[in-house]
Order: sequence, then structure tokens, then C-alpha cells
Amino acid sequence: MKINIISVVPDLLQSPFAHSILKRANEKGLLQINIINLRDYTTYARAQVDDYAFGGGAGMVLMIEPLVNAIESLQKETTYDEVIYLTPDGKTFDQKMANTLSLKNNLLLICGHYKGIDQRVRDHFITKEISIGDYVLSGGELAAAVLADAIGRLIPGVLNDETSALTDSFQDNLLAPPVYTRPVDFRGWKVPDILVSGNHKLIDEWRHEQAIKHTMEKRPDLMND
Ligand code: 6GU
Repeated sequence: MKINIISVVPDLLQSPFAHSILKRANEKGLLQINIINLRDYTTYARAQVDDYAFGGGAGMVLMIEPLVNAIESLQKETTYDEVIYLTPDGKTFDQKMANTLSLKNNLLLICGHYKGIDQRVRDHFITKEISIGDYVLSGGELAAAVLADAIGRLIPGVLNDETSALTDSFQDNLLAPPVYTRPVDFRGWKVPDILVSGNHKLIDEWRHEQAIKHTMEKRPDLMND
């Protein structure tokens, strides 16, 4: 899969993909993430990409021309399955959306900044608008990194143990059960006996019960979906 991300602060997006699972995904050739600097596509002086909003009011707006230049020149090279604008007024991202997007080949993500992007870009180029929650970030970059991480780890072969994404929280609308590792006894705080019993059928049943209990306690809303 290829994920291209258009940003006015490309430096913000370097580190999230340079470590651990996503780095390995890149090295294995499973996930290619390219950061595109919007300023490379402006024709305005001093690499200007934003301007005041018509009608007045505080805050700058990303201009249509640099964005359309960038989008169209990327679309000449690649057909994108989705052109996604990261925005607090988009649809709230969840595991189901991550699953769906992980089946695509090419995604183009657009990070807004300041007061957002010219509405005409949204009207004519954007195929999906996604938010990562009901709060406002100073730009779409951290949201783009969240999407790319959640989507990237679902691509077959990215995780070492293929089953581990299947047992994540949310995959079946349940939170994951608690996990333990050595030592079995720390200061008298013991690992549940069943987990060291070696009986895998009982362990599976225990984990399922715990997942339900956990979800009812912490996120009862998930049980009614
Ligand atoms: Cl996608 N962008 C911004 N700027 N703020 C957000 C967001 C996105 N999702 C939640 N807050």
C-alpha cells in the first residue's frame, strides 16, 4: 500500500513512521509512506500557501491553487482509491474504517491547517473527510499519523503474528482482555491461575469472559452497536 500525505509541516510527520512496526512494514515493501510538502506546489512568492478568509474573521485558509497543483500532479502518477481530508468536522475514525481503508492500494491524505482548506477543494477533490475525535488539533498531521498507523498495521504481513490484529480491542466490538507476563508472582500479586494452567480451551473461554466484563465496565456503549 502507498499512503501519500500532503502537509505544510512535513517535519511533523517524519518520526511517526521511522520506528518499530511501520518502519519494518516499509522495509518489507508492504507500506510506503511519502510526505509531500505543499509549499513545493505553490506559485506564489515566498512559498505562500495560505491567505485570509473572504468575509473576514480570524485565521488563515489554505489556498486552492497549491492544493490542486499538488493533488493533480500526484494523481497523474497514481490513481488514488480515496483522497482524504483530515478535519475535526469529518466522520469520526474507528477500527471499522481502519479495516476498510487497509484493503486499499493508494491513499492520499490532506492535512489542513489554520482555519482549514478552501471549501472548493473539499467540493471537487476530497472523497472522504475524517476526524480522529471531538477536539481540535492545530493541524491534520497528528491525525494523519494516527490513520496511517492504524491502517498500516492491518496490512497482511505487517504484524509478525498475523492473529494479533484479530485479537485487538474493537475488532469484535469488545475490548481486549487483560494480559500478564513474567513473573507469576510479584509482591504477592499473582497472575490468574488459569493463564498458567496450560488448558487452552479454558484460557480462551476466560479471555472471552474477561473481554465482555471489561467492555461492560469501561465501554458499555460498544455492547449495543
Ligand atoms: Cl483530523 N484535524 C484537526 N485539525 N483537528 C482534529 C482532527 C483533525 N480530528 C480531531 N481533531
